[in-house]
Amino acid sequence: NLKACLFDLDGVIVDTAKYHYIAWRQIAEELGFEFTERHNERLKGVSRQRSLEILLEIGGITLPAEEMAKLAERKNNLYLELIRRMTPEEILPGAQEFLKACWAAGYKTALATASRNAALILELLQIGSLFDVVMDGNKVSRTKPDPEVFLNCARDLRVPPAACAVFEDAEAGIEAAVSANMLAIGIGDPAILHHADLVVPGLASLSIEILRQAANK
Ligand code: B16
Ligand code: MG
Repeated sequence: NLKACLFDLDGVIVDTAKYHYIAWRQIAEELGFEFTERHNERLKGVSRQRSLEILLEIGGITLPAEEMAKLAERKNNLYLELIRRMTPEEILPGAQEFLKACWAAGYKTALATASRNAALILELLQIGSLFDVVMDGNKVSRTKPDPEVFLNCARDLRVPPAACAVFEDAEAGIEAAVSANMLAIGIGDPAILHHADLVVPGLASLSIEILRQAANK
């Protein structure tokens, strides 16, 4: 019996991946190597620190911890500069409508993201009031595929994990939802998200009716 819907941010509610990509590409360029869109796929859903580790691995570079901390901060400043101008028009198709449908159906809602910039993004998109709980990278110690972020949402919403549905675009996020014993709805490519209970191209293709059917299977 479904009681709550937990939403990933980047790739589900908004495409911030393109801004992360521009910022990381700039860092790579300054370090003297090329960082492609294909490489960027590996950073989706992964924390900032882990993203930097992967980036340096791609460039074949090792750096002391303090240099890495400086680079992570510099990347974030570049990223913040890029997202500053974001508007509600950048909300992905169907996302706002589906969130409102969840409220109308009596489901609780949560944002479950690795991003430490989630509060700012919600403010820019003007959708903060559509979430009962915001669980972001500042409140979670283990990143996806660890289920911590989703289990924390269930705890704060006071619902059992088995009564939660998760909406995720990243493979690691689907793995996390499955290990949290939640219904896993993949947003994107079924070939990548093959552990999901259902995969749709975007929230615009979903309705409460389809969600209920998936939950009752
Ligand atoms: P920040 P999600 C993730 O968001 C992004 O997909 C990932 O690319 C990024 O590194 C991570 O947030 C951390 O973001 O640097 O803003 O803390 O998909 O978990 O909503
Ligand atoms: Mg994501």
